[in-house]
Amino acid sequence: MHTLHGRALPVASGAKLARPELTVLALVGDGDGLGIGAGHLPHTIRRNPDITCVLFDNAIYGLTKGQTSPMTPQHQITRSHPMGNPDPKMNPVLLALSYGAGYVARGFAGAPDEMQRLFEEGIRHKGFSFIHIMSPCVTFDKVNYLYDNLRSWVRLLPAGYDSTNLDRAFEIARGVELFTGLIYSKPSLEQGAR
Ligand SMILES: Cc1ncc(C[n+]2csc(CCOP(=O)(O)OP(=O)(O)O)c2C)c(N)n1
Ligand SMILES: [Mg+2]
Repeated sequence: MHTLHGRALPVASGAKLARPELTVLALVGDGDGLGIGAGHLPHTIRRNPDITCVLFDNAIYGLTKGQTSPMTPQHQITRSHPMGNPDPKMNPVLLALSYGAGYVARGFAGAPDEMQRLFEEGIRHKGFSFIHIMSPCVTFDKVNYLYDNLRSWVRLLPAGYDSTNLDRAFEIARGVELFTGLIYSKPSLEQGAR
């Protein structure tokens, strides 16, 4: 279902309420989910519906031709900021963890097998799941999220990483390294709990 820009989460919540037997995913952009629709993320997380939100972050407003988004790095030159973006970017993984999401993961569009695994796990998770996908905009971003850049920036989570440890998940989310994989998953006994 294509719905209003920035309103995917309320529509997905409504779909899940009306048809609980459906598997519901909300696919959002970085401008969509973290800009115009940002207010819906914390409230959807605390209501904890059994839906999976995938945030395709290309660090730019792509469809409208290259304006600064909430994920554009500070000082980057864009069509809307020819002198450079004055504002720091957001941290979607930290945001989702802070509001209590029970499944939080990060992937990279250049690693489709890992993405598939994260989507499957997110769908299986009972309750709200949030997946941040770093995804190049090959048309309007020639400096930041290039495939080669992202490939050299991302890191797999360290061996033995315990995704049920919330404190460790916060450390990963706040660190400078761009770790991909399952960053946090609420222990199964608590799954679905608010
Ligand atoms: C209510 C509303 N406001 C503004 C727009 C114009 N608009 C369309 S796409 C977009 C930004 C898209 O950026 P993002 O969500 O990052 O998606 P991308 O195109 O980069 O994948 C905007 C502002 C719109 N379609 N509807
Ligand atoms: Mg975008």
